[in-house]
Amino acid sequence: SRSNEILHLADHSGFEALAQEQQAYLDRYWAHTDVEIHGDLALQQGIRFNAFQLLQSVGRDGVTNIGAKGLTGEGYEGHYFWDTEMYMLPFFTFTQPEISRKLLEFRYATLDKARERAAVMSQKGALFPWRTIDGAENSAYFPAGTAQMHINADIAYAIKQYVLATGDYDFLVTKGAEILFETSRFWLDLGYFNPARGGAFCIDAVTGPDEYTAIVNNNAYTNFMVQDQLYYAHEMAGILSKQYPEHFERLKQKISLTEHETLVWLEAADKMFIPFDEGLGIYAQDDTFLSKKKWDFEHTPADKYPLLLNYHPLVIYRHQVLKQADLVMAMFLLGDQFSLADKIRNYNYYEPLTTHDSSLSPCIHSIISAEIGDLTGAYSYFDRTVRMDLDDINRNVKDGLHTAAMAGSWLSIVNGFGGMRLCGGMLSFNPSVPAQWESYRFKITCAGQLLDIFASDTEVIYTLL
Ligand code: IFM
Repeated sequence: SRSNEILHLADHSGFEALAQEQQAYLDRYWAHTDVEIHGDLALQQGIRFNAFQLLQSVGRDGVTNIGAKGLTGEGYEGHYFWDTEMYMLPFFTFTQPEISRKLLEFRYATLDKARERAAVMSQKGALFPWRTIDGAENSAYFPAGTAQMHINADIAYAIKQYVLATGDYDFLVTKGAEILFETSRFWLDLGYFNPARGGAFCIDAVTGPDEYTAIVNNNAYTNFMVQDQLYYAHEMAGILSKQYPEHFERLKQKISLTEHETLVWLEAADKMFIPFDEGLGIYAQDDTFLSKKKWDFEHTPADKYPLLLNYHPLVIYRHQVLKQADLVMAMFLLGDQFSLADKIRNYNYYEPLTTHDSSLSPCIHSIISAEIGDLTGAYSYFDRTVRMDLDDINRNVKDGLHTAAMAGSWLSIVNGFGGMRLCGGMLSFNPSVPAQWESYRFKITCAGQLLDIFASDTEVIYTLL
């Protein structure tokens, strides 16, 4: 019947009117989204192609989401992953915030299934599926699937960023808080105050973003992100109780939330265990990563990549080798918790061990390279991401587009070269221009204000549109 309605509408409006409507929609889209790269036509084409494909791919009704391959191929069977919250959602939050709200509403629409999933895993609260299309867990290989429980904290992080960028407390109060509280409840049940670590809060048997290391204790990325989530959940419980007391009371009743629980969130965040190696002066990716043998890159021929297609996972898991950014990703997302010296030391350790066999990885390395002042590295990682599908760089575009990498190329410009961060509610920029470009320009929507940012070698211009 929906098809009939649409046919009727098309018949009634006629081609001209529909074409105009479409034009107006896209004009508005580009007015909020366009990125200009002056001095490199191929990269300019790449970033515009990516922004267009992201719009083509994204669900906008609160019950559909955005697939790892968009709607363009059968790779990953149309499934949604953390790719949405960590890659696509920031692109939409800062360009088309109403689409971000719909993506987050999808998680709310599937919260009951996440509650069921936590119960299947013998835990309290809610655990969102690693890969899904309707809210049920569809992972086949649990070490690199269900074990990636960081997805709960990724969703919490996305809610926090969305609310900071938009001030949309209506979403937080009516939907976001319930997700936040139920997933925080999950963490408290999964982790524990470990006497063997002086009572620090530990999270065992999980997999971090790096899928070449599986089922470990205290993955640093996960613990950092959970810590951030628990502080936020505790803070939001306080804000809701003061500013939205009726909603808060209703929610407390609905999910049987006690004040004691919210206090334990704070205690767990304060006592979160983060593995650190004093000798190397770096964060350990997890409890055992640094004691493993390093992968022999020198004797690994180019045709053996991606490693996962050429070696048994157990061989890979025994080595210090990364598929994709892990601790480096945390240094981007929670940048204000790391000094510049920390970032340089950690990046220098993990970068040579990273294969980038996942298309989600180079853009994050591009961002951190730009931040630590390595513009050559930042440019080369960006170059590898922005035309990934146009040039079929990973030789698998027949399976569909790489939508996370597409959004990642936008992140590389805005958060990387543009240096944009939104920490503690404060929007900041730190632009730099790679030697290959004359200048660049991008648009950001924050707190309902449209900003235009232009950067060249000699000037940076911020315009409030
Ligand atoms: O979610 C990603 C994961 O991080 C790496 N493998 C592919 C997945 C889907 O894009």
